[in-house]
Amino acid sequence: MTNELKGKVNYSVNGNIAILEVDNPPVNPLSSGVRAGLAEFIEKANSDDSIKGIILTGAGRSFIAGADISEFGKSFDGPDLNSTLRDIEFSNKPVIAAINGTALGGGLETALVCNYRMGTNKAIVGLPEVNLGLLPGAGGTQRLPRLVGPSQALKMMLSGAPLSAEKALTSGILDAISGNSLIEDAIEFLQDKIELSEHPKVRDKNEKVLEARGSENVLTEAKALAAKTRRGQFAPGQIIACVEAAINEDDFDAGLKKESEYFLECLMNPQREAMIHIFFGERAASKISDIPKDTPLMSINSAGIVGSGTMGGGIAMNLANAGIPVLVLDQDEKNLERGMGVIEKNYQMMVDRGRMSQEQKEKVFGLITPTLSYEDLAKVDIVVEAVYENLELKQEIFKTLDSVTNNNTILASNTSGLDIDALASVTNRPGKVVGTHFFSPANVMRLLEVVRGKDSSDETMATVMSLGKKIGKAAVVSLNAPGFIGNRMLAGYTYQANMLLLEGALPSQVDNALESFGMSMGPFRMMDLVGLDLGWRARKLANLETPLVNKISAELCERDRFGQKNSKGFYNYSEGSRAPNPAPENEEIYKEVSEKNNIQRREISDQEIIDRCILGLVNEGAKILEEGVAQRSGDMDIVYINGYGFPIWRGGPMFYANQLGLEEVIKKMNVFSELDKEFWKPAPLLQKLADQSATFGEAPAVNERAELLSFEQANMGGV
Ligand code: 3H9
Repeated sequence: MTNELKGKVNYSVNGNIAILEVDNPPVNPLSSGVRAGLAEFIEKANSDDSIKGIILTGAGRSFIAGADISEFGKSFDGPDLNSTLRDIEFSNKPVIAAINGTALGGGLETALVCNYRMGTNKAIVGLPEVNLGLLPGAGGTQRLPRLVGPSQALKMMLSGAPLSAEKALTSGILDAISGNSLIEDAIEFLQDKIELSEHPKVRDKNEKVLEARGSENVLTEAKALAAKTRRGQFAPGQIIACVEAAINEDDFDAGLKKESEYFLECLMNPQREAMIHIFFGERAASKISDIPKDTPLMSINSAGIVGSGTMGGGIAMNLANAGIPVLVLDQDEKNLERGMGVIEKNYQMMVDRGRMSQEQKEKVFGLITPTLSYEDLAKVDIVVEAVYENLELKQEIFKTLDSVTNNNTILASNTSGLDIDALASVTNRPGKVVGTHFFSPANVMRLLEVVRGKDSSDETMATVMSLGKKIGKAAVVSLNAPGFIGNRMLAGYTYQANMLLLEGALPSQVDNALESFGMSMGPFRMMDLVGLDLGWRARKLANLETPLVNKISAELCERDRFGQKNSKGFYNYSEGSRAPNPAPENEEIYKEVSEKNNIQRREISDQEIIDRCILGLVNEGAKILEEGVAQRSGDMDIVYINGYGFPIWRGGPMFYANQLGLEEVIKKMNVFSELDKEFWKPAPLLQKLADQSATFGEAPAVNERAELLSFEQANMGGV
């Protein structure tokens, strides 16, 4: 093997058993050196007469995390995966996969070419390729249906969700779970089988696929599932086509051939590149460029939440789900009781939907303890304050928390836009103060903006980022600046949506155009959901004039149309339903307001809607990047995909702009600047990168903190 190959396989012998251990830290992907090592050592074990059986296992915490994702779209060294797996499948000695941890994607596919599979109780198996815009291309679409049946296999491949060892055993993926030492148990297992004249191969198990032949049910159900959960994505249809081949092809290798063809189509599809950008982008976002990797982390073994409303409850669930005991504090007993009731109801819903057992529910719910007293928070490692957005109130709470908790306790505020430094300033521990902007519902949405105040210490930041990962969030760092990352970008997007409405588009046209682009919810449906009256009331209270952009929503409010909360806004809603129905009565209002403001309404194309709204995001994103509010452009993609319903298969707004070409972005903006010079002035960074035919990924790093807009100066626009 040459040195350039990545990863290796260790070979050892225990009696008459050869042990092949994949060694490619940290998670053992099937990189070039691993494939080469597997091919070499399978051959070695097969040609050694003293060897009677082979164990395949992984070093460290992973079995094999799949193909090496960084190789996709590039030329690669070493043997290809399918030929390596063929060597294993046709080994003349029995092979057992001893699954010591995660066996994902190509990792599970490797296990499926072995004759037997044994896992520890920590083993996790799954085929998550769909999350990368791919399909299991190393036989998974043909072998998994043969083991677990096409229906379950499709569910696994379309969701990408892994199974625990226990579930893998009951569904037939594992033959056994090891009670103590995996390798010893695997040896014992193999010794029992050595004398058999033949060893099972998954490719020969046709019963389950034949059962499904002739009925369309399984495929129809899968198509419905894909349409519901993976709108706009290319890979799911390809996965279903592969399983169709598994069901209908008499020859296993013909099915494999189809799988390879469909895999290649996924590989060449731009969605694959976008989704892999997100995979690596999420991991990059978890790192803070100017904080050393080895910064010591505080252990977070207990937490407190102040506020038992929707946000507080959701955050408490996140922490408890990760095994962290949480105290939920509210000063109002009734609120607290109601909040705990909502948490329990949410968990019960998960039990009812089969996402959690009753026993698991009792365990996690048991980790959440209500309290009325601040004194109870004295010893927790972190407190997340989650009361409503009012700076004075939050400052009062921070003062109290500062006095009752250990000096070491991290004090976090769940805020969508308040000044973290203003909160830190009322405490004696500004280094321990940080913003944690969760998105609603916090127990569901993956995004977490971690807001870095001017004094937030390295230790605090690193600890909160690591906690974010532990509770399953996509955590992104934002400097403490108005709107942080997400809401600041959103302001440009909703601004354009509102202007399009004034210029002649209807809410349904704008929403439909953006939803067909892939956004999970159009801006007017979103504004109806949030409530049109928030900005309107705030302006009234402060005696402020309504800016042009908000004139239509203000007029709707004047006519008592506040959105979903009173069943009428941009759309009409029937009692108890969130489904938007057209509101033709509004059309006169739109015309009147446009006319009153001397705006000539005109036909607007769907393409213009998409370009103006999405490029509105991109230009603001470029400013955010230039100011250093976001560390890298990929972070903004992570924010938009996980918090704002941007389609993952487009890779986020900044990646989308890169794909479009920044010169093209500027060209489009120049056309729009005839409508609004100020808004469409390209951010200097965008202009500079476009001039160099570069991408946002090539933007120079911001080494110094920029002079940021103050919270007082900011006008975030919005509804
Ligand atoms: C596939 O298998 C296709 C085949 O069907 C067909 C082929 C023909 N490759 O996530 P972490 C890196 S597609 C390369 O922070 P964790 C990751 O970037 C693959 N690198 O750890 C990170 O690097 P860095 C299907 C990989 O403990 C480091 O490892 N498989 C790969 O939180 C640690 O990762 C998947 O989709 C990889 N496959 O979670 C599984 N995996 O430190 C993808 C990870 O420089 N992997 N890295 O930032 C995962 O889901 C998680 O990594 C795992 C561990 C659950 C395994």
